[in-house]
Amino acid sequence: MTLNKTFLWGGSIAAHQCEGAWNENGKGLGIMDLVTQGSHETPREITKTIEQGKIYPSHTGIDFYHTYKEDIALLAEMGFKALRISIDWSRIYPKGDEEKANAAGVEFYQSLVDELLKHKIEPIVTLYHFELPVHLVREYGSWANRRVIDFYLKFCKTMYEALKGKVRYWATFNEMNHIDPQTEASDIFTYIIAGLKYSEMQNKKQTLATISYNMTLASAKAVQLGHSIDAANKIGCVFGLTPAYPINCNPINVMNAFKENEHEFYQIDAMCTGKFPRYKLCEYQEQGLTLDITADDERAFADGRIDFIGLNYYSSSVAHYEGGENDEETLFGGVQNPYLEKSSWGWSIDPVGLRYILNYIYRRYSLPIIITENGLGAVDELDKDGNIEDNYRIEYIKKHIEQIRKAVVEDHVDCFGYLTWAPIDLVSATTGEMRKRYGFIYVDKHDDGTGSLARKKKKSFYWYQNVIKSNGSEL
Ligand code: BGP
Repeated sequence: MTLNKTFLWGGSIAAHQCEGAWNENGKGLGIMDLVTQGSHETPREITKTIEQGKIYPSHTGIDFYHTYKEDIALLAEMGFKALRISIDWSRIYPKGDEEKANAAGVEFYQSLVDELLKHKIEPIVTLYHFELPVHLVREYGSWANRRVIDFYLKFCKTMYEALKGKVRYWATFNEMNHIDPQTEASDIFTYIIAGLKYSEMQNKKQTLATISYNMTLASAKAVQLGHSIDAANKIGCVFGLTPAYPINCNPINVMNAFKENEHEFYQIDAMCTGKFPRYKLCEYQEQGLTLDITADDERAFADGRIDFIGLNYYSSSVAHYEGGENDEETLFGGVQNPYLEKSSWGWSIDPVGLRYILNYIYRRYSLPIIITENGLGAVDELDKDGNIEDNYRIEYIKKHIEQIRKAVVEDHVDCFGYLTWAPIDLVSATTGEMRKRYGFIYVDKHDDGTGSLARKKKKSFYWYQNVIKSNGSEL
Protein backbone atom coordinates (compact mmCIF):
# COMPACT_ATOMS: atom_id res chain seq x y z
CA MET A 1 0.00 0.00 0.00
CA THR A 2 2.10 2.88 -1.20
CA LEU A 3 1.42 6.45 -2.20
CA ASN A 4 2.85 8.12 -5.24
CA LYS A 5 6.39 9.47 -4.73
CA THR A 6 5.20 12.94 -5.71
CA PHE A 7 2.63 13.00 -2.87
CA LEU A 8 2.75 16.42 -1.23
CA TRP A 9 3.29 16.00 2.51
CA GLY A 10 3.17 19.21 4.43
CA GLY A 11 1.03 21.65 6.33
CA SER A 12 -1.18 24.67 6.10
CA ILE A 13 -1.24 28.07 7.79
CA ALA A 14 -3.13 31.35 7.28
CA ALA A 15 -1.71 34.87 7.43
CA HIS A 16 -4.03 36.39 10.01
CA GLN A 17 -3.48 33.47 12.40
CA CYS A 18 0.29 33.57 12.40
CA GLU A 19 1.88 36.69 10.92
CA GLY A 20 1.14 39.33 13.55
CA ALA A 21 2.71 42.66 12.45
CA TRP A 22 -0.86 43.82 11.90
CA ASN A 23 0.04 47.43 11.22
CA GLU A 24 3.59 47.14 9.89
CA ASN A 25 4.92 48.18 6.50
CA GLY A 26 1.68 49.67 5.29
CA LYS A 27 -0.72 46.84 6.16
CA GLY A 28 -4.32 48.02 6.40
CA LEU A 29 -7.00 46.91 8.83
CA GLY A 30 -8.27 43.43 8.01
CA ILE A 31 -11.55 42.06 9.31
CA MET A 32 -9.82 39.67 11.73
CA ASP A 33 -7.92 42.57 13.31
CA LEU A 34 -11.18 43.52 15.02
CA VAL A 35 -11.89 40.13 16.59
CA THR A 36 -10.96 39.56 20.22
CA GLN A 37 -9.79 36.40 21.86
CA GLY A 38 -12.50 34.06 23.05
CA SER A 39 -12.53 30.47 24.27
CA HIS A 40 -14.51 27.27 23.89
CA GLU A 41 -17.06 28.70 26.33
CA THR A 42 -16.95 32.41 25.39
CA PRO A 43 -17.45 33.52 21.78
CA ARG A 44 -14.94 35.92 20.26
CA GLU A 45 -16.14 39.51 20.29
CA ILE A 46 -16.24 41.50 17.06
CA THR A 47 -15.64 45.16 17.81
CA LYS A 48 -16.09 48.23 15.61
CA THR A 49 -12.81 49.80 16.66
CA ILE A 50 -9.80 48.53 18.54
CA GLU A 51 -10.74 48.79 22.20
CA GLN A 52 -8.22 49.34 24.95
CA GLY A 53 -7.71 46.44 27.32
CA LYS A 54 -8.96 43.77 24.89
CA ILE A 55 -6.75 41.15 23.31
CA TYR A 56 -6.77 40.95 19.50
CA PRO A 57 -4.76 37.82 18.66
CA SER A 58 -4.17 38.68 14.99
CA HIS A 59 -2.14 41.74 15.99
CA THR A 60 0.76 39.63 17.18
CA GLY A 61 -0.07 36.10 15.94
CA ILE A 62 3.04 34.01 16.48
CA ASP A 63 5.14 36.77 14.91
CA PHE A 64 5.63 34.69 11.75
CA TYR A 65 6.05 37.92 9.78
CA HIS A 66 9.44 38.26 11.46
CA THR A 67 10.30 34.61 12.11
CA TYR A 68 9.31 32.95 8.83
CA LYS A 69 12.88 32.06 7.88
CA GLU A 70 13.53 30.16 11.10
CA ASP A 71 10.07 28.58 11.01
CA ILE A 72 10.46 27.42 7.42
CA ALA A 73 13.85 25.95 8.29
CA LEU A 74 12.11 23.83 10.94
CA LEU A 75 9.49 22.66 8.44
CA ALA A 76 12.27 21.82 6.00
CA GLU A 77 13.96 19.79 8.73
CA MET A 78 10.76 17.76 8.98
CA GLY A 79 11.07 17.12 5.24
CA PHE A 80 8.08 19.19 4.16
CA LYS A 81 7.25 18.93 0.46
CA ALA A 82 4.57 21.65 0.55
CA LEU A 83 3.33 24.52 2.67
CA ARG A 84 0.00 26.22 2.14
CA ILE A 85 0.10 29.89 3.05
CA SER A 86 -2.38 32.69 2.53
CA ILE A 87 -1.82 36.19 1.27
CA ASP A 88 -3.31 38.85 3.49
CA TRP A 89 -5.20 41.09 1.08
CA SER A 90 -4.89 44.03 3.50
CA ARG A 91 -1.08 43.86 3.21
CA ILE A 92 -1.27 44.22 -0.56
CA TYR A 93 -4.13 46.68 -0.90
CA PRO A 94 -4.51 48.12 2.62
CA LYS A 95 -8.00 49.47 1.99
CA GLY A 96 -8.79 47.22 -0.93
CA ASP A 97 -9.68 49.88 -3.49
CA GLU A 98 -6.34 51.65 -4.05
CA GLU A 99 -4.88 52.23 -7.48
CA LYS A 100 -1.45 50.87 -6.60
CA ALA A 101 -0.41 47.90 -4.53
CA ASN A 102 1.65 48.33 -1.37
CA ALA A 103 5.13 47.30 -2.56
CA ALA A 104 6.28 46.25 0.92
CA GLY A 105 3.41 43.79 1.18
CA VAL A 106 4.16 42.23 -2.20
CA GLU A 107 7.85 41.96 -1.35
CA PHE A 108 7.07 40.17 1.89
CA TYR A 109 5.23 37.38 0.09
CA GLN A 110 7.86 37.20 -2.65
CA SER A 111 10.54 36.66 -0.10
CA LEU A 112 8.39 34.17 1.85
CA VAL A 113 7.86 32.15 -1.34
CA ASP A 114 11.57 32.38 -2.21
CA GLU A 115 12.39 31.01 1.21
CA LEU A 116 10.10 28.03 0.63
CA LEU A 117 11.60 27.38 -2.79
CA LYS A 118 15.09 27.60 -1.34
CA HIS A 119 14.13 24.63 0.85
CA LYS A 120 12.39 22.85 -2.05
CA ILE A 121 9.01 23.28 -0.40
CA GLU A 122 6.15 23.72 -2.86
CA PRO A 123 4.18 26.88 -2.02
CA ILE A 124 0.41 26.50 -2.21
CA VAL A 125 -1.17 29.92 -2.02
CA THR A 126 -4.67 30.77 -0.81
CA LEU A 127 -5.78 34.16 -2.05
CA TYR A 128 -8.58 34.67 0.46
CA HIS A 129 -8.46 33.13 3.91
CA PHE A 130 -10.69 35.42 5.99
CA GLU A 131 -8.48 38.45 5.22
CA LEU A 132 -10.81 41.05 3.74
CA PRO A 133 -9.84 44.74 4.16
CA VAL A 134 -12.31 46.35 6.58
CA HIS A 135 -12.72 49.36 4.27
CA LEU A 136 -14.39 47.15 1.66
CA VAL A 137 -16.99 46.13 4.21
CA ARG A 138 -17.68 49.66 5.44
CA GLU A 139 -17.54 51.51 2.17
CA TYR A 140 -18.99 48.93 -0.21
CA GLY A 141 -20.95 46.48 1.94
CA SER A 142 -18.55 43.54 1.44
CA TRP A 143 -19.27 40.82 -1.14
CA ALA A 144 -22.88 41.88 -1.47
CA ASN A 145 -21.49 44.55 -3.80
CA ARG A 146 -20.18 43.39 -7.16
CA ARG A 147 -17.47 46.03 -7.14
CA VAL A 148 -15.71 43.95 -4.50
CA ILE A 149 -15.29 41.22 -7.13
CA ASP A 150 -13.30 43.68 -9.26
CA PHE A 151 -11.13 44.72 -6.32
CA TYR A 152 -10.51 41.06 -5.52
CA LEU A 153 -9.51 40.35 -9.12
CA LYS A 154 -7.11 43.25 -9.09
CA PHE A 155 -5.54 41.86 -5.93
CA CYS A 156 -5.36 38.38 -7.52
CA LYS A 157 -3.72 39.82 -10.66
CA THR A 158 -1.08 41.56 -8.55
CA MET A 159 -0.22 38.31 -6.80
CA TYR A 160 -0.38 36.04 -9.87
CA GLU A 161 2.08 38.39 -11.57
CA ALA A 162 4.31 38.91 -8.55
CA LEU A 163 4.68 35.17 -7.97
CA LYS A 164 4.58 34.02 -11.59
CA GLY A 165 6.79 31.03 -12.30
CA LYS A 166 7.30 30.44 -8.57
CA VAL A 167 3.86 29.37 -7.40
CA ARG A 168 2.12 26.57 -9.30
CA TYR A 169 -0.80 25.85 -6.95
CA TRP A 170 -3.34 28.48 -6.00
CA ALA A 171 -6.63 28.41 -4.10
CA THR A 172 -9.08 31.22 -4.79
CA PHE A 173 -10.92 31.03 -1.44
CA ASN A 174 -10.92 29.20 1.86
CA GLU A 175 -14.20 27.68 3.02
CA MET A 176 -16.76 29.95 1.42
CA ASN A 177 -19.08 26.95 1.66
CA HIS A 178 -20.06 27.85 5.24
CA ILE A 179 -22.27 30.54 3.70
CA ASP A 180 -25.69 29.33 2.71
CA PRO A 181 -28.89 31.34 2.99
CA GLN A 182 -30.81 28.23 4.01
CA THR A 183 -28.99 27.69 7.28
CA GLU A 184 -28.88 29.68 10.49
CA ALA A 185 -25.38 30.99 10.93
CA SER A 186 -23.35 32.21 13.87
CA ASP A 187 -21.83 35.70 13.88
CA ILE A 188 -18.29 34.41 13.76
CA PHE A 189 -18.92 32.25 10.68
CA THR A 190 -20.45 34.97 8.50
CA TYR A 191 -17.93 37.46 9.87
CA ILE A 192 -14.77 35.49 9.14
CA ILE A 193 -15.92 34.87 5.58
CA ALA A 194 -17.49 38.20 4.70
CA GLY A 195 -16.84 40.66 7.55
CA LEU A 196 -20.55 40.87 8.47
CA LYS A 197 -22.22 39.72 11.68
CA TYR A 198 -25.16 37.43 11.05
CA SER A 199 -27.20 38.96 13.87
CA GLU A 200 -26.84 42.46 12.39
CA MET A 201 -27.47 41.47 8.79
CA GLN A 202 -30.49 43.07 7.15
CA ASN A 203 -32.55 40.77 5.00
CA LYS A 204 -30.39 37.81 5.98
CA LYS A 205 -31.33 35.25 3.34
CA GLN A 206 -31.08 37.65 0.43
CA THR A 207 -27.76 39.06 1.66
CA LEU A 208 -26.27 35.60 2.10
CA ALA A 209 -27.52 34.45 -1.30
CA THR A 210 -25.95 37.49 -2.98
CA ILE A 211 -22.67 37.23 -1.07
CA SER A 212 -22.33 33.56 -1.79
CA TYR A 213 -23.13 33.97 -5.49
CA ASN A 214 -20.69 36.86 -5.86
CA MET A 215 -17.92 34.94 -4.14
CA THR A 216 -18.53 31.88 -6.32
CA LEU A 217 -18.43 34.10 -9.39
CA ALA A 218 -15.28 35.82 -8.12
CA SER A 219 -13.65 32.42 -7.78
CA ALA A 220 -14.53 31.48 -11.37
CA LYS A 221 -13.18 34.78 -12.66
CA ALA A 222 -10.01 34.39 -10.60
CA VAL A 223 -9.44 30.94 -12.10
CA GLN A 224 -9.85 32.32 -15.60
CA LEU A 225 -7.51 35.22 -14.83
CA GLY A 226 -4.86 32.98 -13.28
CA HIS A 227 -4.89 30.67 -16.29
CA SER A 228 -4.55 33.62 -18.66
CA ILE A 229 -1.54 34.97 -16.76
CA ASP A 230 0.21 31.62 -16.66
CA ALA A 231 -1.21 28.54 -18.34
CA ALA A 232 0.88 26.39 -15.99
CA ASN A 233 -1.08 27.61 -12.95
CA LYS A 234 -3.19 24.98 -11.21
CA ILE A 235 -6.02 26.79 -9.53
CA GLY A 236 -8.43 25.27 -7.05
CA CYS A 237 -10.70 26.31 -4.24
CA VAL A 238 -10.70 25.07 -0.64
CA PHE A 239 -13.85 23.76 1.03
CA GLY A 240 -14.41 22.77 4.64
CA LEU A 241 -16.55 19.66 4.57
CA THR A 242 -18.18 17.98 7.55
CA PRO A 243 -20.29 15.04 6.37
CA ALA A 244 -23.60 14.72 8.20
CA TYR A 245 -24.71 11.09 8.64
CA PRO A 246 -28.34 10.00 8.99
CA ILE A 247 -29.11 8.90 12.55
CA ASN A 248 -30.79 5.72 11.29
CA CYS A 249 -32.40 4.16 8.23
CA ASN A 250 -35.71 5.95 8.62
CA PRO A 251 -36.03 7.32 5.05
CA ILE A 252 -37.09 10.73 6.40
CA ASN A 253 -33.82 10.98 8.33
CA VAL A 254 -31.81 9.75 5.34
CA MET A 255 -33.43 12.49 3.26
CA ASN A 256 -32.74 15.07 5.99
CA ALA A 257 -29.09 14.09 5.97
CA PHE A 258 -28.93 14.31 2.20
CA LYS A 259 -30.40 17.82 2.27
CA GLU A 260 -28.12 18.94 5.08
CA ASN A 261 -25.04 17.77 3.19
CA GLU A 262 -26.17 19.44 0.00
CA HIS A 263 -25.92 22.90 1.62
CA GLU A 264 -22.17 22.47 1.32
CA PHE A 265 -22.07 21.57 -2.35
CA TYR A 266 -23.82 24.12 -4.56
CA GLN A 267 -20.73 26.33 -4.86
CA ILE A 268 -18.50 23.33 -5.61
CA ASP A 269 -21.04 22.23 -8.23
CA ALA A 270 -20.79 25.67 -9.85
CA MET A 271 -17.00 25.66 -9.83
CA CYS A 272 -16.64 22.11 -11.15
CA THR A 273 -19.46 21.92 -13.67
CA GLY A 274 -19.10 25.46 -15.01
CA LYS A 275 -22.70 26.39 -14.25
CA PHE A 276 -24.40 27.83 -11.16
CA PRO A 277 -26.70 24.91 -10.28
CA ARG A 278 -30.29 25.04 -11.43
CA TYR A 279 -31.59 23.38 -8.23
CA LYS A 280 -30.21 26.28 -6.19
CA LEU A 281 -31.69 28.89 -8.49
CA CYS A 282 -35.12 27.20 -8.27
CA GLU A 283 -34.83 27.09 -4.50
CA TYR A 284 -34.07 30.83 -4.41
CA GLN A 285 -36.91 31.61 -6.77
CA GLU A 286 -39.39 29.76 -4.57
CA GLN A 287 -38.27 31.85 -1.63
CA GLY A 288 -38.38 35.15 -3.43
CA LEU A 289 -34.59 35.52 -3.43
CA THR A 290 -33.18 37.13 -6.54
CA LEU A 291 -29.78 37.05 -8.19
CA ASP A 292 -28.60 39.37 -10.85
CA ILE A 293 -27.14 36.88 -13.34
CA THR A 294 -25.66 38.20 -16.58
CA ALA A 295 -24.55 36.44 -19.75
CA ASP A 296 -21.02 37.46 -18.82
CA ASP A 297 -21.40 35.60 -15.49
CA GLU A 298 -22.48 32.47 -17.32
CA ARG A 299 -19.40 32.62 -19.51
CA ALA A 300 -17.22 33.18 -16.45
CA PHE A 301 -18.56 30.04 -14.76
CA ALA A 302 -18.06 28.03 -17.95
CA ASP A 303 -14.48 29.28 -18.45
CA GLY A 304 -13.45 29.37 -14.81
CA ARG A 305 -13.66 25.74 -13.76
CA ILE A 306 -11.25 24.77 -11.00
CA ASP A 307 -8.35 22.37 -11.58
CA PHE A 308 -8.44 20.70 -8.18
CA ILE A 309 -10.42 20.60 -4.95
CA GLY A 310 -8.86 21.55 -1.62
CA LEU A 311 -10.49 19.65 1.23
CA ASN A 312 -10.42 20.81 4.84
CA TYR A 313 -11.58 17.94 7.00
CA TYR A 314 -11.74 17.78 10.79
CA SER A 315 -14.95 16.13 11.77
CA SER A 316 -18.31 14.65 10.87
CA SER A 317 -21.70 15.06 12.48
CA VAL A 318 -25.16 13.53 12.52
CA ALA A 319 -27.88 15.32 10.58
CA HIS A 320 -30.83 16.82 12.46
CA TYR A 321 -33.67 14.35 12.78
CA GLU A 322 -37.21 14.03 14.01
CA GLY A 323 -37.17 14.04 17.81
CA GLY A 324 -33.55 15.13 18.11
CA GLU A 325 -34.27 18.78 18.89
CA ASN A 326 -32.65 18.66 22.32
CA ASP A 327 -29.43 16.97 21.24
CA GLU A 328 -26.12 18.74 21.60
CA GLU A 329 -25.32 20.77 18.46
CA THR A 330 -21.90 20.74 16.83
CA LEU A 331 -20.13 23.91 15.74
CA PHE A 332 -20.71 23.12 12.08
CA GLY A 333 -24.38 22.21 12.45
CA GLY A 334 -25.79 18.75 13.04
CA VAL A 335 -25.59 16.82 16.29
CA GLN A 336 -22.92 14.74 18.01
CA ASN A 337 -22.32 11.17 16.95
CA PRO A 338 -22.51 8.78 19.92
CA TYR A 339 -20.11 6.34 18.25
CA LEU A 340 -17.27 8.83 18.12
CA GLU A 341 -14.94 10.45 20.60
CA LYS A 342 -14.68 14.22 20.70
CA SER A 343 -11.74 16.58 20.95
CA SER A 344 -11.56 18.89 23.98
CA TRP A 345 -13.32 21.48 21.82
CA GLY A 346 -16.20 19.14 21.02
CA TRP A 347 -15.20 18.21 17.45
CA SER A 348 -15.93 14.55 16.87
CA ILE A 349 -12.99 12.48 15.67
CA ASP A 350 -13.84 10.41 12.61
CA PRO A 351 -10.97 9.16 10.42
CA VAL A 352 -13.28 6.93 8.36
CA GLY A 353 -15.30 10.03 7.54
CA LEU A 354 -12.27 11.31 5.66
CA ARG A 355 -12.17 8.22 3.43
CA TYR A 356 -15.90 8.57 2.92
CA ILE A 357 -15.80 12.24 1.91
CA LEU A 358 -12.74 11.75 -0.31
CA ASN A 359 -14.57 9.03 -2.20
CA TYR A 360 -17.73 11.07 -2.36
CA ILE A 361 -16.19 14.19 -3.86
CA TYR A 362 -13.87 12.32 -6.17
CA ARG A 363 -16.70 10.30 -7.66
CA ARG A 364 -18.97 13.35 -7.91
CA TYR A 365 -16.42 15.61 -9.64
CA SER A 366 -13.54 13.45 -10.97
CA LEU A 367 -11.04 16.13 -10.05
CA PRO A 368 -7.75 15.73 -8.18
CA ILE A 369 -8.06 16.48 -4.46
CA ILE A 370 -5.56 17.75 -1.96
CA ILE A 371 -6.31 17.61 1.75
CA THR A 372 -5.57 21.21 2.64
CA GLU A 373 -6.34 20.96 6.37
CA ASN A 374 -6.68 18.21 8.95
CA GLY A 375 -5.48 18.11 12.52
CA LEU A 376 -6.27 18.02 16.22
CA GLY A 377 -6.65 21.11 18.38
CA ALA A 378 -5.51 20.10 21.86
CA VAL A 379 -3.99 21.45 25.06
CA ASP A 380 -0.28 20.64 25.18
CA GLU A 381 1.52 20.51 28.53
CA LEU A 382 5.27 20.59 28.98
CA ASP A 383 6.47 17.70 31.16
CA LYS A 384 9.05 18.12 33.92
CA ASP A 385 11.89 17.97 31.39
CA GLY A 386 10.21 20.56 29.19
CA ASN A 387 9.16 18.04 26.53
CA ILE A 388 5.77 17.72 24.86
CA GLU A 389 4.61 14.14 24.41
CA ASP A 390 1.65 14.77 22.14
CA ASN A 391 0.72 11.14 21.53
CA TYR A 392 -2.96 12.10 21.06
CA ARG A 393 -2.00 14.24 18.04
CA ILE A 394 0.13 11.47 16.55
CA GLU A 395 -2.77 9.05 17.03
CA TYR A 396 -5.24 11.41 15.35
CA ILE A 397 -3.07 12.09 12.30
CA LYS A 398 -1.96 8.47 11.99
CA LYS A 399 -5.57 7.25 11.83
CA HIS A 400 -6.43 9.86 9.22
CA ILE A 401 -3.43 9.00 7.05
CA GLU A 402 -4.41 5.30 7.20
CA GLN A 403 -7.78 6.24 5.75
CA ILE A 404 -6.20 8.41 3.05
CA ARG A 405 -4.03 5.47 2.02
CA LYS A 406 -7.12 3.31 1.74
CA ALA A 407 -8.91 5.97 -0.28
CA VAL A 408 -5.97 6.28 -2.66
CA VAL A 409 -4.73 2.73 -2.92
CA GLU A 410 -7.93 0.71 -2.52
CA ASP A 411 -10.57 3.15 -3.77
CA HIS A 412 -8.43 4.88 -6.44
CA VAL A 413 -9.17 8.41 -5.34
CA ASP A 414 -6.80 10.89 -6.96
CA CYS A 415 -5.53 12.60 -3.81
CA PHE A 416 -2.18 14.29 -4.36
CA GLY A 417 -1.30 15.64 -0.95
CA TYR A 418 -1.91 15.89 2.76
CA LEU A 419 -1.41 19.17 4.60
CA THR A 420 -1.93 19.25 8.33
CA TRP A 421 -3.47 22.19 10.12
CA ALA A 422 -1.29 23.59 11.39
CA PRO A 423 2.33 22.41 11.54
CA ILE A 424 3.18 25.16 14.02
CA ASP A 425 0.97 26.38 16.89
CA LEU A 426 -0.98 29.48 15.92
CA VAL A 427 -4.14 31.40 16.78
CA SER A 428 -7.41 29.45 16.55
CA ALA A 429 -9.82 30.93 14.01
CA THR A 430 -13.05 30.11 15.81
CA THR A 431 -11.97 30.84 19.39
CA GLY A 432 -8.89 33.08 19.02
CA GLU A 433 -7.00 30.97 21.55
CA MET A 434 -3.37 29.92 21.53
CA ARG A 435 -4.33 27.21 24.00
CA LYS A 436 -5.96 25.24 21.19
CA ARG A 437 -2.76 23.96 19.66
CA TYR A 438 -2.34 22.00 16.44
CA GLY A 439 1.40 22.14 15.76
CA PHE A 440 4.33 19.77 15.56
CA ILE A 441 6.21 22.85 16.71
CA TYR A 442 5.26 24.41 20.03
CA VAL A 443 5.20 28.19 20.29
CA ASP A 444 5.71 29.68 23.72
CA LYS A 445 2.80 32.06 23.67
CA HIS A 446 -0.23 32.08 25.92
CA ASP A 447 -3.72 33.48 25.87
CA ASP A 448 -2.87 36.30 28.24
CA GLY A 449 -0.26 37.48 25.74
CA THR A 450 2.75 36.26 27.76
CA GLY A 451 5.46 33.94 26.44
CA SER A 452 8.88 34.20 24.83
CA LEU A 453 7.63 33.09 21.38
CA ALA A 454 10.39 30.45 21.43
CA ARG A 455 9.79 27.43 19.19
CA LYS A 456 10.14 23.87 20.48
CA LYS A 457 9.84 20.54 18.67
CA LYS A 458 7.11 18.28 20.04
CA LYS A 459 7.26 14.48 19.88
CA SER A 460 5.01 14.65 16.80
CA PHE A 461 7.71 16.64 15.00
CA TYR A 462 9.97 13.60 14.82
CA TRP A 463 7.06 11.30 14.12
CA TYR A 464 5.82 13.32 11.11
CA GLN A 465 9.40 13.66 9.89
CA ASN A 466 9.54 9.89 9.62
CA VAL A 467 6.09 9.68 8.03
CA ILE A 468 7.31 11.97 5.26
CA LYS A 469 10.61 10.16 4.93
CA SER A 470 8.85 6.82 4.52
CA ASN A 471 6.22 8.38 2.21
CA GLY A 472 3.50 7.42 4.64
CA SER A 473 4.39 3.77 5.00
CA GLU A 474 5.72 4.10 8.58
CA LEU A 475 3.02 5.55 10.79
C1 BGP B 1 -10.62 25.92 9.37
C2 BGP B 1 -9.95 27.21 8.96
C3 BGP B 1 -8.61 27.45 9.58
C4 BGP B 1 -8.40 26.86 10.95
C5 BGP B 1 -9.14 25.56 11.19
C6 BGP B 1 -9.18 25.11 12.64
O1 BGP B 1 -11.99 26.02 9.20
O2 BGP B 1 -9.78 27.24 7.57
O3 BGP B 1 -8.32 28.80 9.47
O4 BGP B 1 -8.43 27.75 11.94
O5 BGP B 1 -10.45 25.60 10.72
O6 BGP B 1 -10.14 25.84 13.36
P1 BGP B 1 -9.80 26.47 14.74
O7 BGP B 1 -8.60 27.32 14.51
O8 BGP B 1 -10.96 27.27 15.13
O9 BGP B 1 -9.54 25.35 15.66
